[in-house]
Amino acid sequence: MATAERARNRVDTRDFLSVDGQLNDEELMIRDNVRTFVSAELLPRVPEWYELGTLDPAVARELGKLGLLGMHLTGYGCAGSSAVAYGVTCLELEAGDSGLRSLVSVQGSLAMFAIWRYGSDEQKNEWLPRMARGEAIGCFGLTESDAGSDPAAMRTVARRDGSDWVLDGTKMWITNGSIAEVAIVWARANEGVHGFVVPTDTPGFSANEVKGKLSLRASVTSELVLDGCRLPADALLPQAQGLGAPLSCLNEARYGIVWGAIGAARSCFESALEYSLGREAFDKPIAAYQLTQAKLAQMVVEVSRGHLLALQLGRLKDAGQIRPEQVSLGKLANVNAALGVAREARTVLGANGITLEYPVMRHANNLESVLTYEGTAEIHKLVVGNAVTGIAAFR
Ligand code: TGC
Ligand code: FAD
Repeated sequence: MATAERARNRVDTRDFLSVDGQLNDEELMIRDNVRTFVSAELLPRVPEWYELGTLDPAVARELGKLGLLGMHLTGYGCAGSSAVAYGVTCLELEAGDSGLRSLVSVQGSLAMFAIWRYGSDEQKNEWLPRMARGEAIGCFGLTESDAGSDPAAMRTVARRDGSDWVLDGTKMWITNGSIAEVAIVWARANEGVHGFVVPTDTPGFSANEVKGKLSLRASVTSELVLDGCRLPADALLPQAQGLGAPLSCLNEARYGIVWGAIGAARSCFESALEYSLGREAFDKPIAAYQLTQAKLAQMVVEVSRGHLLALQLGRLKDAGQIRPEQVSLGKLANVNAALGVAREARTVLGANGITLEYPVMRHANNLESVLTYEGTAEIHKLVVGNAVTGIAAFR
């Protein structure tokens, strides 16, 4: 065996710090199942979806069969897995594509979590089992075109008419919006923000797909229009009071992104490593040049550090001790790290790096959305800044 090959075999390039040695048997099994499913069933299809700017909604049922939708919730057909198992799942899905992780995040951590945490027994029984199986896709409508980072500025209104509720307004940038059977819609009423469970065949509800995205193309993003959308009294999420309710759902999805971003980064690193070992320039593999090795070494540092950070947050979450500002720190750090890795990896691949034949530019483009949604990097800096200074600088 060549010296270089011997040296390389001493480390696991996929998990340099042996972080997965901290996982229990169930978490390792879930990791392996999701990894195999992504590489065998999804990765062969992702480039085409990306090129077409779509995602086959039937994937939801496949993910449901694997028990990945709402997997960290208990009851109602949900698996009740650990937060770490859910994190590992997000990592492996996003190593495929951020759009896959987005589908699972929005379904399980936003739409299902909102019903599970704030819904009535009837709402839970009606929706959660079907959503867990992927037979009903959910979306989560908080953002509006003029109220993104500041959802308190939302203009969508809910007014009472007899015992009914009537919703009017427009939500924007809503993942899964036009493929959803059910929308969780947040709207302002006289007494504050309420959440509603809106079947998407309700008269007055419509969804229009956003076209022309250059990022997160293997994901459906939509505008939701609520035009005199009349709902029965029991569409209200009874336990959700005020803006804190939707914001608490965001913690769940942001936590998944902490892990997912490292999956995208790992995929970029692996692609750059493999390419650099095979590509020759000036009579040597480009991996043999110090400038390339500096890039690869920094990528390993970022992926390993981010992986450890994710595991620590997972352990805190499983112990019921995680705080929103810790999730913000994780999302901020890991998405920034992943973007850095993706951009650097792209340079290693030269011209090939800009094509769909390799995953790197796709991940780099996706991560621009991931940096923005679920709270922009600036918002998470302000959350961490608030936590350490005690001074809120959002306004
Ligand atoms: P503020 O006055 O600070 O808070 C209002 C109430 O909410 C509580 N709260 C939270 N509760 C739980 N978890 C959190 N992370 C919370 N953050 C705040 C807070 O305690 C308060 O409760 P109470 O009882 O005192 O009323 O609110 P603010 O208006 O000053 O805003 C704070 C800020 C900027 C942090 C918040 O607005 C924010 O997080 N903005 C970012 C919005 C955002 O992330 N939107 C994401 C939309 S969903 C999405 O992007 C899905 S992408 C899906 C995919 O993966 O494809
Ligand atoms: P803005 O809030 O207008 O921000 C623009 C810039 O100003 C950013 O850099 C921001 O950080 C900065 N800024 C804003 N306020 C401050 C401040 N106080 N201090 C300093 N800088 C500030 N939303 C949903 O509700 N559901 C979804 O399913 C969903 N899916 C999405 C999918 C995709 C692909 C994308 C791109 C977005 C999605 N979103 C969704 C919306 C997303 O959450 C918002 O885009 C995000 O919250 C930012 O809002 P904005 O785009 O309006 O930007």
